[in-house]
Amino acid sequence: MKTRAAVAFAAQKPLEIVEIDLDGPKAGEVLIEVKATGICHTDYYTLSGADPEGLFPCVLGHEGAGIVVDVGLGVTTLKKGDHVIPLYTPECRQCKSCLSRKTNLCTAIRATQGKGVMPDGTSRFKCDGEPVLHYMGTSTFSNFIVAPEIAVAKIREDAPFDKVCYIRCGVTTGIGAVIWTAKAEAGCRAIVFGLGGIGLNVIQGLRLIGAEQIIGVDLNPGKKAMAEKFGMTHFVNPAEVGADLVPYLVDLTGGGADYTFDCTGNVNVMRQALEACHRGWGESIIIGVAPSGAEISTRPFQLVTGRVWKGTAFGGARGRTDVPRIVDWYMNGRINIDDLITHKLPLERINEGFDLMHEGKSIRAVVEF
Ligand code: NAD
Ligand code: AHE
Ligand code: ZN
Repeated sequence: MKTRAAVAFAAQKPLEIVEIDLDGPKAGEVLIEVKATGICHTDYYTLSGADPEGLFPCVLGHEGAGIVVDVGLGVTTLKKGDHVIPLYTPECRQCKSCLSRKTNLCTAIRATQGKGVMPDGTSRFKCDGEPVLHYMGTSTFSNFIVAPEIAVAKIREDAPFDKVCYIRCGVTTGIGAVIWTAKAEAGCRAIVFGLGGIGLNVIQGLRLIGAEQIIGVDLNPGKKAMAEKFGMTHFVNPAEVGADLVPYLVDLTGGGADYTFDCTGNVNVMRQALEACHRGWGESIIIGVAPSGAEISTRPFQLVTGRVWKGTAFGGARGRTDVPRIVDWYMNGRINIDDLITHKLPLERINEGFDLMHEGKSIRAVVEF
């Protein structure tokens, strides 16, 4: 079949909207009509050429929602007409990682996913007879995609695609980092570095669990109003504080934060986030994705004196189990997604969505097919 897609033919080049070929689902796979997809900073990161797993040509996109239109042989948990969210972190419930109950990082298909192919080692997309690669196992910048059954969460049918697509990455990553990775407790003091599509959801998660103090740090003062709406209690612009940012934050939190979150992908910020933690117990959670070759550093003394460095992928959420629950939270009014979707675009204007994020003008731009 044919599908309309925004194809990344090379790094640092605008996406091109073209009709490409898509093979149907093989055994254990489903065909999905993508109805809406968000644009996450990680799509931009891979397009920039900084991602060691960034392979081209490919179809980017990992924040989609849609409907199952066909199923391959042996698929038992999904059927035509199901409303779904494709997952870049699958949940096979059988691999060592899934069975460990210690991580959400299912390893069943990670190796092929990182090479831009389906579990059988081939791509379902072609353009002019040449393979086009998948991305993160999802490629939601295509109107139709094929995905493995274990990488698809079934969701309720009354949930609007143009909102719940964002649960696939930003919403769950931010809220999950607070509740599943940090396991932050009511009354804690926290600092969130970077108030974009992820950081604002960290703030929303901190408000949910009853944090006492929620400090937001961003170079863009334009992010302050939205962050306050989501629960931020103090805003700090590092450009105004200068080199004394860490002591300033330690002072503001009365000795250091219980939890800090990096949502920038900048390794210097990651160090500041660790060092702004409280001596003896403060935990810093790395969410931001840093470019190939970047490294984090600090004095080991920071860890010897009890600070903890942790990372999180997809907020520690188990896709097939937790995504439908988070859709319920949205539908029941427990979390706010609507205000974070600042722009809606047709596929033809997807490159404008990247520009808006880059210029700091959007939180989430959502493409509707
Ligand atoms: P975004 O572009 O919407 O937001 C980034 C924010 O950081 C912006 O508001 C920007 O002004 C701010 N910022 C940049 N440099 C800063 C600095 N030095 N100090 C303070 N603030 C600064 O991006 P996003 O979609 O929110 O993604 C944030 C990061 O999280 C990216 O690195 C992305 O790749 C990563 N991410 C990780 C996961 C995961 O599972 N770990 C999931 C999604 C996104
Ligand atoms: N290929 C990248 C991986 C970047 C990365 O860490 N991705 C996160 C999700 S970001 C979503 O916006 C993730 O889930 N990581 C776990 C995994 O298995 O990739 C790189 O930098 O190498
Ligand atoms: Zn993402």
